[in-house]
Amino acid sequence: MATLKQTLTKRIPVLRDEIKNFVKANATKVISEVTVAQAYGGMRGVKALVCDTSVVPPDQGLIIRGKPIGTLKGQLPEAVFFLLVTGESPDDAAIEDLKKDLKSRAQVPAYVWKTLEAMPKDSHPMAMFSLGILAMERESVFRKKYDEGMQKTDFWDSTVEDCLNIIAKLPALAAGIYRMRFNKGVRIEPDAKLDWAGDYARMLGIDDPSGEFANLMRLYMVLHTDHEGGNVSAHTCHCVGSALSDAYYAVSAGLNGLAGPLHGLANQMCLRWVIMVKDKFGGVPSDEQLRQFAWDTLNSGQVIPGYGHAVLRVTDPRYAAFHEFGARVCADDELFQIVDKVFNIVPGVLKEHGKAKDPWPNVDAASGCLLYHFGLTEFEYYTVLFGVSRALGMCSQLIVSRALGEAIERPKSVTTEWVKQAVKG
Ligand code: NMX
Ligand code: MLT
Repeated sequence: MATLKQTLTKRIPVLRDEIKNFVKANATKVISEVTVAQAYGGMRGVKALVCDTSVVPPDQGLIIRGKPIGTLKGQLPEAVFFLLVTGESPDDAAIEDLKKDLKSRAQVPAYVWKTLEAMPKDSHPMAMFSLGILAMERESVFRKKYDEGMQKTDFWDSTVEDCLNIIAKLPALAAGIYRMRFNKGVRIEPDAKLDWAGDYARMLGIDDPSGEFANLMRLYMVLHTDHEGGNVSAHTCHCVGSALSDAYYAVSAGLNGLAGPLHGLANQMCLRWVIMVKDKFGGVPSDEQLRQFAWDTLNSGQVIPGYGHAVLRVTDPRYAAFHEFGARVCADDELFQIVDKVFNIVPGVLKEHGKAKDPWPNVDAASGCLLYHFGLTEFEYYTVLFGVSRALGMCSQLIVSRALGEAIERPKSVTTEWVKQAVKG
């Protein structure tokens, strides 16, 4: 067995040398160009970031360290985190070691609860979650060691410490926020015997006699971990981290980006849309009713949440994994049936509408109806679940970035006047 840190200790010097030499040998080679449309259009497709944890080919979807996400869906999030950070699949002993390590760090400091309790009762759970992590910044090992004069080559080690401390606390923090925000009673303490996601499911306090809710949480926590480096949450975390702000600052910042309706909040918006359909038609609508409802949404200037993607051009394999889970555990649930029907109708509507480059469902289109099925009905909370999982990816990217000693991000911005002149020239 090699533990997470032992694996990194071996790999990092090799990786550092490899990248250093590669960049030196190829420094002036061009890998991307920028058009005017891209400069004004969210830099879509500009290849100016490097991220080795995962990649999203438009015609395949998420691949983590060479493994398509569909092949990882039976794994524990702890194992996927190990894979993301190191590029190696852990053996059983290494997973057990990581699970034990995370458990030893799982207690959320009391001052965090006091901070969250001081927030207005109607605060969004994402604001509470992000603030909860930020409040713990005083615990940062990286910042302490940096202040003491740590060497650049040692940055990764204290970043691993910070990331493990954050990740370990997320289930208790996020579950505590759920119970506090939605008046579910006292907090449920972590159980050292359970796996990370299974314990999160238990601490939420959802009744789970079949154990399928815990299975859903394990799947949920695997599917949302990472989606290469350019999505808003990962890129924000990377950008903030590149200033050597510690992981508490960087992960909290990334989550603030995830809280936007075009990004992670779409899972909340999506279930709201599906419930609107159910309420309006008193159950599963006919194809024609649903088609009209989709058109009404588009004609009122809104997007259809859960559909479209900046990179993907096929059905998101993460959607497919959720759909497969739903077909197994709740095929007769009306909300699942509506989600299923939306998949049959909406891509055609979006194609006819002619704007969205990708008319297919993304990860957010099916997750909500499964959570709802198990009684997690407060959909304002759904993005927190996404965030707990995405923290694994953000932390992995941050550790790799520190290991490689990456530079502070500072792309050049130009004025519209400059662009006009450049186009003329
Ligand atoms: N419904 C209606 N219009 C859409 C949709 C949609 N689902 N998707 C894209 N469009 C529009 C988009 O608003 C844009 O319109 P305009 O030219 O008027 O600005 C046009 O189609 C071209 O957009 P694209 O280039 O296809 O998409 P872009 O890369 O800009 O944005 C999303 C990607 C994901 C932000 C966009 O597809 C969207 O808003 N989807 C709905 C929200 C959603 O599901 N977000 C979750 C993404 C996944 N995640 O978890 O983060
Ligand atoms: C994600 O998982 O981050 C989303 O699918 C958005 C993206 O990749 O741009």
